[in-house]
Amino acid sequence: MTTALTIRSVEIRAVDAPMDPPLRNSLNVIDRAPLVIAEIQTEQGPRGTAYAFAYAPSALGPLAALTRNIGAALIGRTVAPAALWDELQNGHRLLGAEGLVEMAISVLDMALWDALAKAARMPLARLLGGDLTPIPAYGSLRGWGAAMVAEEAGRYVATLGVKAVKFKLGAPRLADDLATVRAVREAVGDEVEILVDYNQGLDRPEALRRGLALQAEDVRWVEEPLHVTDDEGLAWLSNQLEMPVQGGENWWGVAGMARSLAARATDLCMPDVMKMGGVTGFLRGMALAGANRVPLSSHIFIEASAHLLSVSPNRHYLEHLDIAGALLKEPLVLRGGNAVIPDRPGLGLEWDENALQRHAANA
Ligand code: SMN
Ligand code: MG
Repeated sequence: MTTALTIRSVEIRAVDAPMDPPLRNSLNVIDRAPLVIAEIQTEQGPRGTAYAFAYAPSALGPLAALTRNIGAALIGRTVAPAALWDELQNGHRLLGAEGLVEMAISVLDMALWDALAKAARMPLARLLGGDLTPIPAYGSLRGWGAAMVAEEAGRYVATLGVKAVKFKLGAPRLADDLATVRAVREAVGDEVEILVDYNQGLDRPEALRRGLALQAEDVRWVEEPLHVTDDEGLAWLSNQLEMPVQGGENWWGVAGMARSLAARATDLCMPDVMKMGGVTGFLRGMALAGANRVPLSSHIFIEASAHLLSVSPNRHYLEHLDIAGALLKEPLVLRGGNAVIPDRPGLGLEWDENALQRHAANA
């Protein structure tokens, strides 16, 4: 088929489902999953869809409105996501293509790629030149504290076969963080990798103190120990520790990622497809990670990330944390600890209309 696709309509819906179970970390509890869903109908038939995670219910309305307004400007245009991406990024240069703007561009970009892959009747991974080899995943736990996290870790390994688990740390006392790590080790045995996440909760001296203690427990990465903007501190910390420093979920766009990599702020990276600028932005970031030889994992958005990691030159792990699964007819499946890329056209997202209606939000 040589015909280009033309955008007929862009529909934006908002849903506010419970986050079940809630996600806890050192700073807050996320108990809602406010999502913006974009649906792009083409004149030729294929219909692309994707979702963004607004994080806070207070941001759901503004993100939906922004996505709707940016999307309206695409009507009548050709589905050419990389070309439209440059145009949208440049078009928001003065406002700043970060925050809600980048999130809106990302969800539209993902829906455009979905439409393109559907028109080609291929899973996105295949359209990008990859295959459907399952992607190694780690279980990203939701709980907090030794007892809860150890139970969840044991269950994840037993039911989904993951070879690594990640959980949140940042108790007031280091001893409690160590107790959590030891309880998880007890629950999962010696063969499963342990990864930990501070969600930017430490200062430099405390990050070094905890980092040294954690590496003695064979923790395989420490994620976001310091504030995301403290590239200098992160580079210093990574020099002090043998244990790799992980980060990237809060980088805004390819430029944000490029700055942190240039500062050597991280040993491993895990950009977020919604904060990077969708499929187009993530692909560009992936090339940066490859050239810098920084192993690349993903952050949430398991469906799009599985396709993208299939073409990463230095893929590490897919983070398995399923946020939209309860709204999908066929949530992404893990088999033997690997994410199965669905052999369906596009991203493979099919919304469960009943679930969407049940959780519809007025936005
Ligand atoms: C995280 C951040 C935001 C939403 C979900 C999870 C966390 C992670 O930092 O690494 O998964
Ligand atoms: Mg994290």
